[in-house]
Formats: sequence, structure tokens, C-alpha cells
Amino acid sequence: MPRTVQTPSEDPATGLRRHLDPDGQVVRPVPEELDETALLEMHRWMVFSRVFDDKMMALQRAGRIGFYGEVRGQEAGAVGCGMALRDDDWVFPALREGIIMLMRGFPLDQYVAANFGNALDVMKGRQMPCHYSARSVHQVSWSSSMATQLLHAAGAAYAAKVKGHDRVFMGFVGDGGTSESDFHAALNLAGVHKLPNVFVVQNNQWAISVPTRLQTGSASFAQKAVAYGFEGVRVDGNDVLAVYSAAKEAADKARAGGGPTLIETVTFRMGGHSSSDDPTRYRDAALLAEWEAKDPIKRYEAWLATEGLLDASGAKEVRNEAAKRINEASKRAEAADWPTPETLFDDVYAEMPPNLAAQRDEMLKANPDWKGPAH
Ligand SMILES: Cc1ncc(C[n+]2csc(CCOP(=O)(O)OP(=O)(O)O)c2C)c(N)n1
Ligand SMILES: [Mg+2]
Repeated sequence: MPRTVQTPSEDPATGLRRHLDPDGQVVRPVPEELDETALLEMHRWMVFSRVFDDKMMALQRAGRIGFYGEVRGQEAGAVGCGMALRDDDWVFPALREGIIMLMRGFPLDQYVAANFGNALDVMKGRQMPCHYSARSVHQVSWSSSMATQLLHAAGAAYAAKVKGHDRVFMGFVGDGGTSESDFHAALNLAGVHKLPNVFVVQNNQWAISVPTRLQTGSASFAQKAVAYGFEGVRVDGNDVLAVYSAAKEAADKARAGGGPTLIETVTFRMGGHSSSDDPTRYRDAALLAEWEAKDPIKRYEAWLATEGLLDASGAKEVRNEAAKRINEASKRAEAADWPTPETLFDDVYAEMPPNLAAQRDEMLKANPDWKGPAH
């Protein structure tokens, strides 16, 4: 059996940092700096994420968008981390952290547009759906090549350290992504140079059809930090307050020059890996039911209700409001034009070289009426 290394922040009883138990009972004091507005904001974003998944999956099944990756079940991970960061900290996501962009004020229409690849999309339809990214909110794209984003996060943090910036660079990775050598190289670099990184392993129990136990011989992902010379924290990833407090401590430490932290969020991917996956082919229904009972939104709502901050009708209103905004944005996205063909040639060079301009002109001459695929 692998030896369990007790990392400093773990609760010896559960092995997990937890503020709320699965029934929504407080087991560790709620971070004081979170006022009522902040507490309700976290709820609003988790619900928004869930309703967004519902809508995008419906659009994908209706053939309106090509691909979608649900966050269902993992909402506390991205929302808790998003709340802990400053708006100018950089985020290098894995697959399910796009909501942080919306939390920072990225326009919903442009966010939805990324799934349609239409003219409103800041990436002009060149990316896969869901690979949200915008410099304006300091978020780079999903890295389709798993774990490479952690090297980018470490490299960017190195540059910030050299330049004397006080920003934090948060890199997410899935449990599956930790088997990539880039994971180790990034953590090593960050450990050697005490870089202002927070690495978050979203341990959602699966890497497509491969269960977590086939990704590591270690007793946890958090303990891997010890080998690189920094702290690892194992967190109940379905407790948004626990994710928040671990991420806030890690971000404060990184900003103050204390070096990196590795956070493992223990959670569960309730949906498929993506819209192309059918998890019923490799996963027991009983397991899903077990985790549905630990649903991060239900747990948080139970606590908010106990505190008198949100009742059932208030929670329903939050859902309805999210659905209204998302439905309206989706309608506008469906009605939007496609990127015009000549945009294919944009953004490669600051000044377009003559040979590329000639190719663009030739294409336009040969296809004068091309307006993109039919709606
Ligand atoms: C280097 C690399 N190998 C394989 C893949 C194919 N692939 C895409 S996602 C994925 C599993 C990801 O699992 P995990 O890291 O646990 O993230 P999760 O999907 O559970 O959020 C795989 C194998 C890839 N994108 N990149
Ligand atoms: Mg996974």
C-alpha cells in the first residue's frame, strides 16, 4: 500500500478540507471575509453553470452546436477558485473552468458564441466549441493537449516573477492529465523557482472511461506536491467554501512570494466526458446516484437555507433568471452571422505579408458569394 503523507491542511478525520458536510452542516468556520453578497454570488454562478450545461446539451442534441463538455457536478471547483482570485490573475484552465470568465464580466453573448463559432466569437470560429478564451479577462484557452497548460502557467509565472508583477497564475488539470509528463515538469519548475502558481487537480474520478485508481499509485494527488517542495491540500471539491478557502490561502501565499501550492479537488463528473461520450457504458448507475447525493449545489443551498440567506423560492428565481439570460443569448447566437471568409487570414501576422494577401484576394475572387454555412 502506498504510504499516506499527511499534508499540513488535511483534516485527519476525512483526509479532506471541508467547511460543509454533504448535508450542508458547518464543520469548519466559514471564511469571515465572505459577506452575504459574496456567498450568494457563488450560488448564482454554480446555478448558472448548471443551467448553461442544460441548454448547451439541448442545443448539441438538436444539432445546433457540434460539441459540448459539461461541468455538471463540478461547479464548486471553478466557482470557488474564481472567487478566490483577483480579476487580473491569469487562469490556465483544463476542461471545465470557463465560468471564471463570466464571473469576471466576460459578455455572455460572446461566451455562447464560442460554442457556435459565429461572428460574435472572439476567436472567429476557429476554435473547438467550449475552448473559451479571452485576453480581456486573463483566461487562456483549454489546452486540447492535456496538461500542456500547466507548463504555460509555470512559464507565465516565471515571467511575472522576473518582472516583479504580483499576479497569481492558476493552472487546472484533470486527474487524467496528471499522468502526462508535462504535469511533473511544470510542478518541478514552479517548486524550484518558488513561482506564484496555484495548481488545481480536478479529481473528478474519471478520465473519459479510465477511473482515477489507474492514474496514480499515490494515496492522493495532493501529496505529489511534497516531492516538488511545496504544500498539497486535498479538498472536498463539492464544497464551494472549502475550494474557496484553500484557493484563497494558496493565492495569497503565491502573491506574497511564498511559492506554489497544489490543490486537489475531490469531485465527480456527473455527465459524460463530453457530448460524444456515453458514461453508462463504463460506469454504474449506483455510483452516479451516490454522488448525486453529494451534489455541490444542493449542499450549498441546504446551508444557505439554514442561514436564512436563500429559501426554495429564492433558489428557483435564481434558476429562472439564469435560464432566461442563457435562452436569450442562445437565440441571439443562432441568429448571428458566421465569420466572413476573409477573417481566416486575420490575426496571424501584425502586418499581412503580400503572399498571404494575394491568397486571400484569390479566395474572395473565386467565392464572391460565400457567406458561410446555412443556419
Ligand atoms: C496529450 C493528450 N492525450 C490524450 C488526449 C485525449 N483526451 C482528451 S480529454 C482526456 C481525458 C481527460 O481526463 P481528465 O484529465 O481526468 O479530465 P476530465 O475530462 O475528467 O475533466 C483524454 C484522454 C488529449 N487531449 N491529450
Ligand atoms: Mg477527470
